[in-house]
Parts: sequence; C-alpha cells; structure tokens
Amino acid sequence: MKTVFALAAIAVSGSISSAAVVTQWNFNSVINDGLTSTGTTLPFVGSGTASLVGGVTSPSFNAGGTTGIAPASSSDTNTTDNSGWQTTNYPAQGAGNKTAGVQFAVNTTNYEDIIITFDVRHSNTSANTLRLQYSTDGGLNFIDANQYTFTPAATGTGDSWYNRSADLSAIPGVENNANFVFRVVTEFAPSSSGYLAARSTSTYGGGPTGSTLRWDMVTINGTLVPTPGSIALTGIAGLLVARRRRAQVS
Ligand SMILES: [Ca+2]
Ligand SMILES: [Ca+2]
Repeated sequence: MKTVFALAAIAVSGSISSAAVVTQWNFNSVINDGLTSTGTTLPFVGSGTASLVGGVTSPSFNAGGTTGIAPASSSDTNTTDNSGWQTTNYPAQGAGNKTAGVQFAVNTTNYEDIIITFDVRHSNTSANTLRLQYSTDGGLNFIDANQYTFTPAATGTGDSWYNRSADLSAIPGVENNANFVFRVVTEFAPSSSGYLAARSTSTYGGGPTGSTLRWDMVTINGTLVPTPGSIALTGIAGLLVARRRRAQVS
C-alpha cells in the first residue's frame, strides 16, 4: 500500500510541474476603451511592479501596433486596444551607460527555470543597444546577464518592433526568489564611450524628445515547483485514483 501511495504521489505531482506565466504586462487598459494612448503598468497576469529608472519618463502610453518597418506591431494579440509603454528622456550622449530604462520586480517563489520575453520598439534616434540586468536582492545590486545584449538588426533599423528572449534558468538566485528584479537599460555601443542610434543613418539623441523606446508584452515565464502541500494533496488524490482503478480491475 505504501508503495502504491508513493508512486501515485510522484506521478500526479509531476504533472503539475509545468511551464506557466508568472507575471505579464501588456500595458493595455484594464477595461478596453479603444484608446491606445491610455493603458496601465499594472500586470495583466500575476503580480509585480514596473518602474522607470535612470531619469526615464513615460509621458503617455502609445500604440502597441503602429506604422514603421516590419514587424510594425508587438506580439500582443489585442487588436482593438493595444498599448505599449512609451518611454523617453534617456541620457545624453556619452552619459549614463547602463543606468536608464525599465525595471520589473517579480516574486519568483515556487517557480524555477525563469525565462523573460519582451517586445521593444526602437525609435530611429534611440540607443541601438539594450542590456538585461538582474538583481537577486530586491534591486540593491544589479548584475549584467552577460549573454543578453540586444541590438536592432544588423542594418541598424529603427522604428521597428523586436521580440526579445532571455533564458535565466542557469543563473543562481533568479528562481524561487521573492526579491527577484530585472531591468533593461540602454548601453553604449560595444568598445565605445557613446550610444549608437538604432537607425544607422540617424544620430543618437537623448533627453525628453531625442529618443523613444516603447515596451510591450513583458513576460516572466517559469516552471511551477510543487510545494509540500500540493504533493500531499495530489498524493491523496493519486491514492484515490489508484484505489478506484484497482476496484475497476477486480
Ligand atoms: Ca486604452
Ligand atoms: Ca500591449
């Protein structure tokens, strides 16, 4: 009987260890109002906090789908009220390397194998290079996720959406952490002391009108780790299933 119980618990609890969206921001209005200029930084799925860092401001929300070079919209499937988080006032040329951008605090307790995806639209004059950084201590210290710098296409195309992905599953402290925070910030071009514009023929411009980055579909994916409580419950459920199956056989 003990063996049956244990096997049933493992089998059933294993089935709930599955990929899930921990938190997602789509920046659309909570109630569809048909206006892309209105939206929210409250999460669409789960819980967490979105904030601006390094002097960046957000004067408004703006369209998640818009004109521009393909792809001309984010991956948001909302076609009637799709907003993006419009951000500007990035640092002046030669200043504030890896300090300015958007930041997200997400409790990853009970989740492992964290993967972050987001969409970003570069204006022509915005920085072409973005850097993902993470914190395991609530945002006191940030560490470069070294393999994750993001630049527009090789041709240096601005005014276009890019779908980005970062697999943090191998980084200690990211998973199962109530104090997990990450941010995406603008970075100088490699081996230089200044920003390169997203469009190769444009000049980088910071400040309130010089460059814009628009964000959408910021998603933290993880795998739910069964808690002791859930194992106990599923174990009982599994035992009942096992009993029922034996009853059917006999
Ligand atoms: Ca709206
Ligand atoms: Ca959106």
